[in-house]
Amino acid sequence: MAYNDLRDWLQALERAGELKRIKAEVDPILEVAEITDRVSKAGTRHGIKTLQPGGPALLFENVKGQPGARILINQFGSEARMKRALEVDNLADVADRIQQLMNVKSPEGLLEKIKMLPMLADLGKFFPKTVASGPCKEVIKKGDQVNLLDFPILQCWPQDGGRFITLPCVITRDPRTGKRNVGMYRMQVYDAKTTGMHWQRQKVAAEHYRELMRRGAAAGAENAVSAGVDIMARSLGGSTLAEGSRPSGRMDVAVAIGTDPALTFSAIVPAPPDVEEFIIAGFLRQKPVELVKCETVDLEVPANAEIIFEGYVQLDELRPEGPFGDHTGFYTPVDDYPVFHVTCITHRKDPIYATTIVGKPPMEDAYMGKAVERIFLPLMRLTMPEIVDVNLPVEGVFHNLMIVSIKKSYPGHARKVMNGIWSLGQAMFTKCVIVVDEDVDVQDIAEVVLKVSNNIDPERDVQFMLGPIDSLDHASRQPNFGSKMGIDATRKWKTEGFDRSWPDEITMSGDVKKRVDAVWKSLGID
Ligand SMILES: Cc1cc2nc3c(=O)[nH]c(=O)nc-3n(C[C@H](O)[C@H](O)[C@H](O)COP(=O)(O)O)c2cc1C
Ligand SMILES: [Mn+2]
Repeated sequence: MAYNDLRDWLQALERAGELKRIKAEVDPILEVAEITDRVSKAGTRHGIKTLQPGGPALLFENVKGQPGARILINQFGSEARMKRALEVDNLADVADRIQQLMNVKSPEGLLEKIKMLPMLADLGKFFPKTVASGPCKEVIKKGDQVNLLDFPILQCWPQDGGRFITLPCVITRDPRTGKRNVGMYRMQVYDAKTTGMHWQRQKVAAEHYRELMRRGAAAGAENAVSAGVDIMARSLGGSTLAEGSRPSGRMDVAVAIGTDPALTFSAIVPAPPDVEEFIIAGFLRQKPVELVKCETVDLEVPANAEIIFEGYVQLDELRPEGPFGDHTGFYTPVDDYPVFHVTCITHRKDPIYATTIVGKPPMEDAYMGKAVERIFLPLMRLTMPEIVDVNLPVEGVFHNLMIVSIKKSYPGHARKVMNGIWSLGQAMFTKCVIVVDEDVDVQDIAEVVLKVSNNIDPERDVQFMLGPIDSLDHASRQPNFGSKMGIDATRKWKTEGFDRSWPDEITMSGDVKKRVDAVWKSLGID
């Protein structure tokens, strides 16, 4: 049964012994982060030995300087909790459900049509429905009452530029199609009514923003096209635009904090731009997401949310954002990003503020990322059926390293797969792609290191490529642009110009193994 809301989910966590309530007073400035970091590192070399890997979810009930406030953190921070959030025994179950949907073939005859009916009925559950009101409207604050500082927003790391909202579901509308997007983009709190809006330029909300800019430029400026391009360049930290020719106007934005877990998770999935995350959440929870209309902007928000911020991004306004201790383990430096102006806050009575911290892995986002890896495998296979398995090691922070095994069928196949990955949605950011044959277990890093380092002639097998780079990368020649590397560690073929013979791998013969099995105990070794 789907979780109705965050509280329903918290009850489930508590029943399962996966929630720890903290009654001692804790400061949202740095202290929550330090405690959570220690808990997240449980089960690792340096972590707490008495806790399971990732530790429990934490509910801070006594927040310094904020009487009555509660902070939830680490709700997704273990493999077990991630599975519980999506209500599956195995993350591959979600992938299987996607696979079933994609495997649909045209029914032949009445019987096959009838067999499809339950699945078609299931489809109906995915679509969001708009309801008249919901708990997120229990308290409504507009005008002077709007105060972001009412919420226990964290400062995560010492050199952070301030407090950051780190687990927001940011809702925008595509001006072309009317479809809604939900993306998780952090928000730096500037004051009681304004925040940064850190949608990176390649993300969906950034494209909605650019489209509104293009329209504004087309309507306002004499040389519409070049003005539009110039504004976009500036908005992306590039060239400056002549004063007076920027399009003015507003983009409606709403932010939901503290929803049922499937919806919050859907905000991070790298869905194709035209697929509404509300539908993905409906698919994941097998129950429609209920939406209510905003008070001050033309958007709908999840009715079950703890907290909603409504407002707008002014198209002609950018402001320095950061620094921020990021999930790379380094601080991301200051850069210009749009500014979010809050026009209305609605929330439940006694709202629970849901948040996370990122930093040196593993942290909560590691488990979210691993879930994405599992769920997206069938979708990768849709365009690249040769892919057998994929591993994005947590220390590769998801955009730095992807190891992929393939069923190699023709010369140059590994390079085709690299190019496919660099062209596939957010996988475009992958700095290093390692391609191995299907007999290599990509989840076994020891086997990967053995096979990859044995199998390559570096000069021949490394492929460099230029392209877009994740905004968080601090090593690329320029922000957002740089090189990627692919390593073809597959067995090389004659048809790829490899004239030597490829050696066999060492394995003991079966009959010897059996003989040794039979006498093993008598050897007295263990
Ligand atoms: C905790 C967390 C924080 C994130 N912060 C940002 C961020 O500040 N900016 C950003 O562009 N992406 C951020 N992401 C990644 C996006 O949420 C992710 O790329 C998502 O797919 C974007 O949605 P979209 O494809 O609809 O744009 C974050 C992810 C997580 C898990
Ligand atoms: Mn999206």
